[in-house]
Amino acid sequence: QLKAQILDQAAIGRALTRIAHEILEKRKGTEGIILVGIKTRGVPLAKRLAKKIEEIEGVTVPIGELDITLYRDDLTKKDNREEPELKETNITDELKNKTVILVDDVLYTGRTVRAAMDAIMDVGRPATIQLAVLVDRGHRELPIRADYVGKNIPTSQEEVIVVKLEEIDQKDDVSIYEK
Ligand code: 3GP
Ligand code: 5GP
Ligand code: MG
Repeated sequence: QLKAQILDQAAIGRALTRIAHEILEKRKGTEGIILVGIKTRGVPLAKRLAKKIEEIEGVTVPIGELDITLYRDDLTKKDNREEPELKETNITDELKNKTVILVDDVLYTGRTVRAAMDAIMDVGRPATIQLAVLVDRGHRELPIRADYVGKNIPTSQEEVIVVKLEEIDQKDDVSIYEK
């Protein structure tokens, strides 16, 4: 059941533009940056950030993809708290001494990001790992935080954030629903 729209298309665009600027400011440019999208919706978000960074700096930033399957996942099996499984990865770039910026749609318990960091560490040894998310909905179960946040949305456990992106869902929208 829909409670409220949080971000429309324009707001998502503005948030990503701001994050692109924040990344460039914090990293002092694009040197060594690789954006790694966490499937599914982290991937188009990473691509959009890369596009914006390219528009601002005129530099193409490499992109990777990580597939983390959440066992504990979802709305039907709420008490299944197993770890996310790393599936196929497609990170071709050399990670050594790079700045890996993980990109995801929603940050919740932090378990997905922990698994993603594990996966990255297995592939190589980046100098830095950072995290960019479109939405931080709170309820962390691990000491993990995002470096770049589109919007903080305090939620209850009974609520769910539905993220729709044009590349996948044919529209851009972030809304909050009651389960
Ligand atoms: P994503 O793969 O694009 O990130 O986790 C599978 C999908 O279910 C995710 O899409 C996510 O957007 C959506 N989803 C909605 N609510 C939840 C939730 O509470 N937990 C998880 N793990 N996924 C959710
Ligand atoms: P975490 O591992 O931090 O608990 O959850 C993060 C992952 O689960 C993200 O990839 C995200 O897609 C998904 N997720 C968790 N909660 C939500 C939510 O409320 N809405 C959406 N869209 N995804 C969620
Ligand atoms: Mg996700």
